[in-house]
Amino acid sequence: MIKNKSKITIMGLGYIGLPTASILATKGHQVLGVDVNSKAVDTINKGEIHIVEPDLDILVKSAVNSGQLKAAMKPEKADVFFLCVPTPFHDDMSANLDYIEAATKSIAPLVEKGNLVVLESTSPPLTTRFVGDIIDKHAGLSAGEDYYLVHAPERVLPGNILKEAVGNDRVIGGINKESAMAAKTFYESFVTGEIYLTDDVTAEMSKLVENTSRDVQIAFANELSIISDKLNIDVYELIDLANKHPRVDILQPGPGVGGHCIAVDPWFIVDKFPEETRLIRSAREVNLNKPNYVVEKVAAKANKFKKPVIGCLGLAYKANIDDLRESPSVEIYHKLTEKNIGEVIACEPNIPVGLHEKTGIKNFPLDEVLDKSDILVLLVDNKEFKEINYGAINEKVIIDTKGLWRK
Ligand code: SAJ
Repeated sequence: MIKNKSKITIMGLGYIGLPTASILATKGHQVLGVDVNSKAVDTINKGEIHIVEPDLDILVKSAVNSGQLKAAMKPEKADVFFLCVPTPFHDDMSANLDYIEAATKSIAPLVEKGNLVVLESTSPPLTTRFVGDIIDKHAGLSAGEDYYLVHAPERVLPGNILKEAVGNDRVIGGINKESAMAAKTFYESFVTGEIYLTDDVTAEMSKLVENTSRDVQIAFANELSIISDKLNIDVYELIDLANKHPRVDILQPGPGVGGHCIAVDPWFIVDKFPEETRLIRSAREVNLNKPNYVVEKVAAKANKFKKPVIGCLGLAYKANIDDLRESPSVEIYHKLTEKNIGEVIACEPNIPVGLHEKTGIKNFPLDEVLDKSDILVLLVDNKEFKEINYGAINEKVIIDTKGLWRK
């Protein structure tokens, strides 16, 4: 039986694995976090962090200092194994399970009777069974009978991970009922939200459906924003008014949908059911096309100028974070630059001023962008942009994709 103070091995020390490892360590479990990135391992063993997430540095420091959390490049025997590795997608939009497969293979020889194995990574349907098949083959065990195996999809919101990792309700899908029950007992040692038990495939789909539902709803808002432009009405006012209806709750339009979750997960369903996913695919396409629409809108305004300076405000995939992955704002910046319709400059207050290595974009101070630009394109509703004195910029052409500066 899994004890309150267990030995835990966590595969993957990214946005999910590291917070989970440090929360469990501070609850008295003995945690070994494993990552293929030696720099990340060294950083964590010094009590420091390699990702940006509020308050995570304090938690990791205390977990490492107490001796309850250690990082390494190789897993060890444990009572509970967590798989918290990324699930990116291939060029054909199918899920890339290479990280899950490699992590599973490396724990497989260590799994023993009575252990609990938890797949937290977002995964297409039947991945939990794929994990079980690998372990069974390498360990000579039978998932569900000899050891417990579950999918417990993470649901945390970047920027609010520590709170949500503990407080969110959780769905746990077991390969059988005994597995689900064993995992529930274990999760109760650190989760305060409700825990709902189901089978592995329903749990896999529930996670994909949560993010897909949001993608579909944002696509609706994005489509409304294009229609509103044609009608010359304010889409934000339109949505506000429609949302006064007691059973209507439309989300907000923007420059597109970014991040490594909502822009990715719907493809896992589309890939498995290409014939049945017309709505999900269309929504994805609407959201994927929104950056192009923004670029064309800017180009139309730029026509009025000889060689305008175009200032992009915001580069991250959403407000008040430094995460630029799958960011529609980065795409818009590059497409505007390629169009050669003017000088394109940008300011993202959440990353350092200067050249950003991964995107090749030069990040300018806010004042400089506000001062130099003829056209301001607001792409992210960062708090710094909310505080801009509108009087100082109202001479400029403004394209506000987030409705932040509505009068
Ligand atoms: N966005 C809009 N309009 C909206 C809301 C969001 O355009 O009304 C855009 C954002 O600007 C951003 C993208 O959508 O580009 C996604 O942002 P988000 O804050 O909605 O979600 P993520 O990707 O940061 O985190 C999501 C969360 N899922 C849900 O809310 C259903 C989180 O709970 C998941 O744990 C996470 O995905 C994940 O890891 O899967």
